[in-house]
Amino acid sequence: MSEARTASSGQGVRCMWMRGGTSKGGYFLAEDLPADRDAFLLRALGSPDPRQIDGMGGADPLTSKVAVVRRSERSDVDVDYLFLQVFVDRPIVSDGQNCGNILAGVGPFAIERGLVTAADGETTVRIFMENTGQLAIARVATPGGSVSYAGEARIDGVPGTASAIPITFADTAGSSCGALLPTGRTVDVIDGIACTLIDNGMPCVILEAASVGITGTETPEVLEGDSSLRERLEAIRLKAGQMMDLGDVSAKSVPKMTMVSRPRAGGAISTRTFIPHRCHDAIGVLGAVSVATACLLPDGPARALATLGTGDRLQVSVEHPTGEMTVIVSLKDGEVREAAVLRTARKLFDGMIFS
Ligand code: NQM
Repeated sequence: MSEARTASSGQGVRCMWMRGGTSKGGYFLAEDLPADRDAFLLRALGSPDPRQIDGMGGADPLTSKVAVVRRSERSDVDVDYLFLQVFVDRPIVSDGQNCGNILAGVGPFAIERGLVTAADGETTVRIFMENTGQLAIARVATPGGSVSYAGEARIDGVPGTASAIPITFADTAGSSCGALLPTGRTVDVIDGIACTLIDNGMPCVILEAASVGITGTETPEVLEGDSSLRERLEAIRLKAGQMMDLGDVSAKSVPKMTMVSRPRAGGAISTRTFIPHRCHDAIGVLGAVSVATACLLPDGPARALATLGTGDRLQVSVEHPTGEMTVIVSLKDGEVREAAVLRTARKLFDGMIFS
């Protein structure tokens, strides 16, 4: 702790900057962070400031993220991962949501920092997600016993290719709300709009795009520029937050607001998601798991618009503004038991960060 305190006051704090999926942020060992963690992170990222000019943040919620990783003391778990969202233009550091994109960098980071011993070939990293108390299992390419970031896997929203990091989630239902359907219903009507309030790893409000006057094909910029849409969505979100047992969500980044429409590119469903005040260029990982799960409910706006295959192992392609994310869902007795996604990550920088 004393070393960390000194570091905070001038010598720097050890940190790795990584792209995880379609997000980017700082990865820290818990023991390296100073006691005044949140104040330090706000300074390090440059918040609050819409441009984050005095810090490492990229002026976007997707690039203003932090992973705190420690060796786990839990049985059958390698590392514990706490996700922190550093708000861009407000002085808030929140552990109120998880992040499946930043999660993609946790396995490589844990290996690089020596928390997990790499096998020759592939290394499985079992990650306890502290925000929601659930487990993710990531497979990292480790030829010759060290992490390989280069590879042939392509994910939409990221240029080029990289090494594949398949991630599996089990039992994510009710991660933050206590139940998959916190109101006990598949459909609730809020401000006259039919919504599915669902949490399969990420609390989401799912509504038909047409019900709020959009087609669902608009760009994120167009949607963000529509102030009456934003106000309408926020009014619904504040009510949904209470109904989802999340309390007052005015200063929280959940629930997310996903507007669904018919698929246009051969997928299962098309989406536009506010996270919750900026419109995502793609969709979050656990957000996509929750949307895919909503497509499989007996009814609701997602189910009504989705094109689905059959069987107990379904590939649900969730279309978004920059492509699609495939969620592989394993069903048991009609319910989602396990979900898997493919992500990639890249080490960008390893060094000391100053605040
Ligand atoms: O839903 C953005 C992201 C995310 C979260 C957000 C995420 C997830 O794209 O698991 O990955 O919804 O805030 O990184």
